[in-house]
Amino acid sequence: MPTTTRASIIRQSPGEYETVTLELDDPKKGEVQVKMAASGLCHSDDHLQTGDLQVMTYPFCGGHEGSGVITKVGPDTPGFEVGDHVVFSFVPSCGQCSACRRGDFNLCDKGALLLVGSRADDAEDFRMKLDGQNVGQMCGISTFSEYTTADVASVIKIDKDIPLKSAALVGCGVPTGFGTAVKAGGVKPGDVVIVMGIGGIGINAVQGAAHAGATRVIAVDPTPFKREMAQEFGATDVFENMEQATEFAQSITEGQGADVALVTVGVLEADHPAQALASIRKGGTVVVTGLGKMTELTPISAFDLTLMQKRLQGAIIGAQSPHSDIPKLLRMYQAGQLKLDELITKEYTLDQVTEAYEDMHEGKNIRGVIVF
Ligand code: CXF
Ligand code: ZN
Repeated sequence: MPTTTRASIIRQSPGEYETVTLELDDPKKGEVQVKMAASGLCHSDDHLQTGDLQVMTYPFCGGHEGSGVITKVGPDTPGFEVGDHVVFSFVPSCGQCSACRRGDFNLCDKGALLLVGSRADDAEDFRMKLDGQNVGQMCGISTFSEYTTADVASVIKIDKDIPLKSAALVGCGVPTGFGTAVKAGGVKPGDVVIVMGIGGIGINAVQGAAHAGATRVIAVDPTPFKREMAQEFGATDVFENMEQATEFAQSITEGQGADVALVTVGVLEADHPAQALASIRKGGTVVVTGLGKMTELTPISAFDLTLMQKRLQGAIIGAQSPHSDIPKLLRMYQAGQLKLDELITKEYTLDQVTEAYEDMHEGKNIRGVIVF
């Protein structure tokens, strides 16, 4: 029996989210249906509104950071039962493809159709319909919907005593930011780290860098509220722009610069990676993790890469392994070592997605969350 579900979709990019009623097919082999409890409002779903991110199927149902309770299980879903509490990882990880077999779980082949929004192995196969027309699912999950159906490669079972609202955030923002610092950026005890852009990703990069033992976590953001939040999450120094942050990093390192710079801005601009490279020392690392218009970047100096041996690294989901690192983040939360509740700055209903993104643009939120 298909389920009908209220969901927030976009009909084109640029465009605006609207709430509609969709038909949701029952889960097939290797899939589960989930009644959503909460969904984070990550900047990437707003990129669909602005047109910075284009997907391959319209209408498209947004949301890729969420938690809920399993309501139906399809065949071949060992380990999953109705009533289980789960979070989604925005990157699936099947454990069997060549990327997973070599240990690059965040680069799983099942991620190839994330922006088609179909089933992971068939670009023509969709579970959501609007008046009979296929609706793409953001990252194959679509958390802006009361109910959704997803491949178990994107689903992680969690302890029932973890609040679902806070757990939702470990589906994108937390592992992306935390992993950008500790895994992709390789922050080490004693390091001087610059975090460029304090939103849902940057704040977790701050938390990750502090956790890894950085002596200085320098947060850069033009919005005073975000600089204050960064200090609550472990930033030791805050600046409005990269020029000031770079000068400061050099002043405390005999002119060398930061060990690591993490580019976590919500809208990546062409010269951000070059600015970050200018802020680090010889042999230092820059990690770029934000999404922008996906245009060409400002040229990088070959001198920086060769003679200065600077490393420019990209990362998806902070180079974390979804099925092992997300449970670890939740264990850290349970042990009081990771802040999740404090990331949520405002709650919204499913009908308020556009309003939520207006608040985000006005710099009012670290993470807005839809509570179902
Ligand atoms: C994005 C990456 C591109 C697809 C949507 C999700 N990452 C995090 O927000
Ligand atoms: Zn995201």
